[in-house]
Formats: sequence, C-alpha cells, structure tokens
Amino acid sequence: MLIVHTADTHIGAFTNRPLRFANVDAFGEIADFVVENDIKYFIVAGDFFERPRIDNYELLRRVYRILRVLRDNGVFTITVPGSHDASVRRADILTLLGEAGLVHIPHYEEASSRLVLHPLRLGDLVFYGLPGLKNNLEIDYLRGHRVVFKNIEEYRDKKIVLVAHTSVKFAGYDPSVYSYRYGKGVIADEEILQAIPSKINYVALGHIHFPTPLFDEAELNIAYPGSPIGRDASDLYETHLLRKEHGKDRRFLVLDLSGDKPVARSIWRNFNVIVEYYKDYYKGYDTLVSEVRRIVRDMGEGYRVLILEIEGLKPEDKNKILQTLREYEVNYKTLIHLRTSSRTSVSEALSIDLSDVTDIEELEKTAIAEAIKKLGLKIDPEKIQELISILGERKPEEARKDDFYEALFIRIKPLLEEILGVFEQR
Ligand SMILES: [Mn+2]
Repeated sequence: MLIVHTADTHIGAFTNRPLRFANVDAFGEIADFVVENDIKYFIVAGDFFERPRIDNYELLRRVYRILRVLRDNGVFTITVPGSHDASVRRADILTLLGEAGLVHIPHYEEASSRLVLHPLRLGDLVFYGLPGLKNNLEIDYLRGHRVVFKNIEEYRDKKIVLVAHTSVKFAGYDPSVYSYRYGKGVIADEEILQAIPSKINYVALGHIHFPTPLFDEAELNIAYPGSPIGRDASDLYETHLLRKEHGKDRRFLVLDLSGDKPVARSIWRNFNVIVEYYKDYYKGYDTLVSEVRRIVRDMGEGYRVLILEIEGLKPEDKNKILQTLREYEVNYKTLIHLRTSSRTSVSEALSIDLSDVTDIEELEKTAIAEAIKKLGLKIDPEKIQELISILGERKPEEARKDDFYEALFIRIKPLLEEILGVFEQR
C-alpha cells in the first residue's frame, strides 16, 4: 500500500518571474512518478496553490491536465487547504477542483469551539484532513484537545492517514534548527501531537518548506516532505543549503503502509532548479554587473536562480543595481535575488530570542517590546500592537476595497500620529 506525499507546491508563486512554471512542472514530475509506479494515493498536504485564486490560465490548464491524468489512472489525489490557498467562504480554486472530483478534500467544520474532522474513505484507506487555519488557529484546537476525529472508532481494521497543514516539532526534530526563519514563526511543541489519536497510522505534514527530518529511508509515522520548489528567495537559498551543506536536495516521500510501522523513502529531485550563490564585498557597480553576467552565462539549462550576497553595498548605488539586475533577470531568464549585508545587519541587531514563547500574542508583545528597546524608541508597545492588529485585518469578501481601506486608514491615522508624535508639531 504505497502513498506519495508532497506538500507546499505553491503553484502560482514567482508570478512574472523566470520560475513561474517551475512549481507546476515539479508537481507534474511527481505526478508522473505516481502514475509510472502505479501508486494509488497522492497527498498534497496543503498550500497546493500560492493564493486562493489563480488568474494565469496557462498554469491552471496545466494543473487540470495533470490532475485529470492522475484521476484517469485511478489515483486518488488528497489535499487540505493550507494557509495560502484557503478562503473562508471557500471561494478558491481548490474548492472548485474538489467539486470537479479532481482532488479529494476531507470535510471539516468549526462548530461550537471545536474543529470537527470528517473521515474520507478512499479505496482501502481512511483520510482525515487538518487545514491550515488563519493565525495558526489549528494549533490552538490541537492544544486544547478540541479536534474531533469523527467516527474514528468505526475504522478499527483500516489504515488511517491524517493530512495536516501545521507547524509542529516532533520526535526531537525542530525545523528551526535547519532554518533560522522558522524560529521566528510559531512552531508548536510536540505535546500537541497527543491530541492526535494513536489509531492514526501516518501524519502527512505540510507547512514547513524545509524537508524535515532528512533521511533516505526511515521508519516513522510523521514527516514534512518539504516544498518541491518553494515560493520565495529564502526557499531557493535553502535549496542551495540542502545541496551544499546537507548533501541532499528537494524531495517527495514514498510511504509504504503495508507493515506495522510506515516506512518512508525520500525521492531526491533537483526539479530542474539550478541555484548559484555568490558572495563578495562590493567593488563597484561595473565589477558587480560584469561578475553577474559571467555567472549567468556559465549556468546550465533549467530554472536558473542566482542569489547574490554583497557586503558593503553603497546605498546610493542600490537602485541602479536593482534595475540592472531586473533587466538581466529577463534577458538571461534567471531569477536574480540580491541579499544585502546592510539588511542582514539590521535584522541581526533586531533578532530576539523567542524560543520560550509559544503563545502568538505573547510572542508579538515580547518582540515589540524588545525591538522598541533596541531601537531606543519611546513608544507605548501596546500602540504598536494595536496598529499591527488593525493592519492584519482582512477585507471581508463582500466589502468594497475602497470602503475597507478608507475605514482602515481612519482608524490607523490617530495611532500613527501618536506613534510618530506628529500631532505635537502642528
Ligand atoms: Mn507553504
């Protein structure tokens, strides 16, 4: 009984950039593997798409075609809404694909402060889906043991898989060890996994883009396959790290559920992505652009990425450089990302240890208070927090854009005045 498990395909990411078809190509490559190996279950554990709605028809057409080939070969494609592609009113592409029978989304509902997951029986297996909710709310449900696995006792003789889009540590694996940026988000402790019934044979995770844990083959019942391509320059930099520091690559997982314990195998793939990393001190505009030309000319065929880390970049040259790099990006069909040391030093100066803080509001509070202190500002932290929470509000789908932003502005104006102290100068 084999399952292919991927997650965070983020189709629709890198809009208008040379990698815009990399994500759908990677998805197609994994789908080909599923069909060629006669595998009947294909899991995409959330963030299937970069956004709830995709307006690039070429992309969508390719997704539909791949999903149709899967279905015509008797493959069940199972997915859950992730933090990127879910829409509260289910006005999203994923829901349409579900209605068309091209993907299977286990039903869930939030009812009287509980998250009720409904089973979905497909062939010999039973699936539950834990969606990635706004503000990582699914973690609160798990922590409070308020997730209901409906009718799970009825499937005593069946293998059960939970497809879950959330960030969690497990078996001592902490994603933030591999990538500093996950230390800044909310990663739940593994205690929350106690809310998952032991009857569940495998937890197919999504959300963390870095493959966790790294193994060629292992007996385990929970894993992050990681994202095949990623969705931004940080992910592409991690692809570079995976190759240069860990001797691995991007991957998807093949699970064998036929034994007592699941056996997972990593299928390492480069997904046709070439990442060059170049680090140097700034020696002037001419030197930098000629180096960039030299590197991109020597890069092979594929989805090409060049990450530049330039120390001591002159601020007055930055716009000119960025403009040239954008031109090169188009002309040389290579995604070029500039990391500047000035930005690094600012973020390092502001980096705060939040490892002991697990509650999101606590975390926000601590971060703001620390940042204000480090920047030597005289501002009430609560004002900043209020500002952040107003800015974080989402436009209700029925509201008009102009009305919503105008109302938002009216609310933040007095706050901004107070924070900036501008009203005193009038
Ligand atoms: Mn994601």
